[in-house]
Amino acid sequence: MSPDFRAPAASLARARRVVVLTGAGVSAESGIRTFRDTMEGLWKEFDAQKLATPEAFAADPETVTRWYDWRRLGCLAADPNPGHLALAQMEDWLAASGRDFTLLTQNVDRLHQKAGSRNVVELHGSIIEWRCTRTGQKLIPPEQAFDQFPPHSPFAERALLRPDVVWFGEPLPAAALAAAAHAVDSCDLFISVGTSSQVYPAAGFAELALHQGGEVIEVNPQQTPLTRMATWSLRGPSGEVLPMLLDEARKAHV
Ligand code: BV8
Repeated sequence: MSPDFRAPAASLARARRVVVLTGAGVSAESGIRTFRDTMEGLWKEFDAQKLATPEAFAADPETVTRWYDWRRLGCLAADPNPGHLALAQMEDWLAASGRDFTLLTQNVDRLHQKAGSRNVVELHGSIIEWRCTRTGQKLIPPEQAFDQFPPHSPFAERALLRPDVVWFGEPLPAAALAAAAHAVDSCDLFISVGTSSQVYPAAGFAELALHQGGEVIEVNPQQTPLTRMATWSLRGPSGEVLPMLLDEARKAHV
């Protein structure tokens, strides 16, 4: 049974300030495996949550950088799907009537930017950029595999390059956190898309939105810890649900 879009679409039609949070699920229909599903094939004996840590990088920089370079090339080869495109169109549609839109993403694949989204806050960094372990200087590597692992930094002697992502146990970038807090504090609608709502602090934003009086729409084929709190939970893939939600909101917005 397809979800009933009328009430959530009416909320989007009247919202003045919209915040969207995306997780790996929004990129699933672009062929990018979600964080937990990444561990297949040659990576099946590894645990993503253990590899995505500074401790793993310190202990085995070759394995960690091979895993990230393999994922980076997959992200570069991927195209935005209708869910990414609907979010870019939603931003344009809201802007055309003077309304605010902020896209908070936990994803590191830059597919939102490829789809045309402009106000994107990368909460967990980006796999497309890498940085020097000694100076912090960043670069975008060429679109082919590194020729040595771990890759050496061009910015300093005896330094390596690491992906510019936020690992477990690392703080989120201060500017991203501040932008997220500002947007969530004042939003009247928060749309959580394709996230298992288990990784903090991102998983806490929906509840903050509810506490300050905002409404929350969840888009996910599965239930999550957010489902029972959400104002509406639309059970389906984001590539189908988001275009339909936006279409219904356009009809309702007079
Ligand atoms: C922090 C980038 C504090 C890397 C990621 C001990 C020490 C310190 C912190 C902690 C600690 N113990 C716990 C914590 C907090 C920790 C945390 O939350 N842990 C969890 C496991 C409990 N958080 C942190 O460590 C954060 N930092 O707290 O720092 C601090 C402060 C000061 C000083 C020092 C420290 C940092 C967290 C960021 C980690 N990096 N990614 C990389 O990508 O490799 S998180 C990574 O996993 C993803 O970004 C994502 O956010 C998360 C989950 O991944 P997935 O499961 O794949 O994705 P998702 O959750 O989005 O689930 C997929 C969903 O999609 C599912 O619900 C599925 O149903 C749905 N879906 C599937 N198909 C579709 C779909 N939906 C829609 N359409 C579809 N077609």
